[in-house]
Amino acid sequence: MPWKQQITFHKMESEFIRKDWVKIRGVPMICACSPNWDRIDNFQAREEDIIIATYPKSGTTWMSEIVDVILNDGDIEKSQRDVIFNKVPMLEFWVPGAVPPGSELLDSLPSPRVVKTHLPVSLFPKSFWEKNCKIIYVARNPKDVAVSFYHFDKMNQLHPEPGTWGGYVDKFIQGNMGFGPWGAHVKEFWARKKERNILYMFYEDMLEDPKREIRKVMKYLEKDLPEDVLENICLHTSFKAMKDNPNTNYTAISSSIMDQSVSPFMRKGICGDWKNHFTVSQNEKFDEYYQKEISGTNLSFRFQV
Ligand code: PPS
Repeated sequence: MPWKQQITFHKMESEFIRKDWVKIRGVPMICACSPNWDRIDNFQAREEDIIIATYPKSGTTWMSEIVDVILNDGDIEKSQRDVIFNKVPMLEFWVPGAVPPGSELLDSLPSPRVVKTHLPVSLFPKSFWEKNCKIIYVARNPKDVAVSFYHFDKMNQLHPEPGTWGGYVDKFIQGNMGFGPWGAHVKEFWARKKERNILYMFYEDMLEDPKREIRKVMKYLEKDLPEDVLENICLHTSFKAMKDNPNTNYTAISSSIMDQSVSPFMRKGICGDWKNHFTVSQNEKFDEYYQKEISGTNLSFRFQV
């Protein structure tokens, strides 16, 4: 691995701290990740690549660990070879001067590579489609996404300050969020599913019955692992296990980037925490927004499991 050590943040990178999103073709992007976008547009996918695409805070890390263990035939020891962000690099991530571009890290990995991305369809590198890569999309109900993103924005120094919760709900509804509006993201991949072999998963289904959902992922990856191995994968990727695992809980990232004393990366891992955040009027406004977003599609989300 080209870099495995604690990622530390030096003075020279402080120019990226708490900077506003920078628009890439209209999509708000993390400022540090925004330079030299050619590296994304020209990214060379390989046929064996497996893409984990999500709107932020929808279960990406969970799915990444599941896929990695499945590819290693359920061998937990092998899955402990490195931290999640090295095993499944985030394509668009980059902190110039501190963290090498995800695209570069991916170039150095052997196939089959597993690629994490939050990019919406409009910014997806075209080689993902050309090479017909396997794509696993994970979607989560937008109320819990908003709550999780809010706490993440508070602890992640590379994101702008989220401000008050009330203002944040408005920003979410307006689509003024990192990686763009939630609605367009989930709908565009849902629409692509008609013509592409995308595995479209829901965070709430994974919570409800992890074994059933991991089986779906295994099938998609053409892996047939025995029942006891599947059970082991469920245990290894449970919220508690991933929260306690230094390879998955992001404690390898310096607190000068992710301040887990503000909010842990593995925060609650439940469905319905939105009930502890939304006021009645925020909830009414949000329900109206949600209905508008999903109308005309056969997509639907569960707000409690
Ligand atoms: S990121 O930063 O966008 O890649 O975040 P992402 O991994 O997509 O989402 C983080 C949320 O997923 C929860 N999580 C889990 N929930 C259940 N089980 C497992 N194993 C698990 N792993 C991560 C994590 O706690 C974040 O949700 P919240 O609601 O903030 O707890």
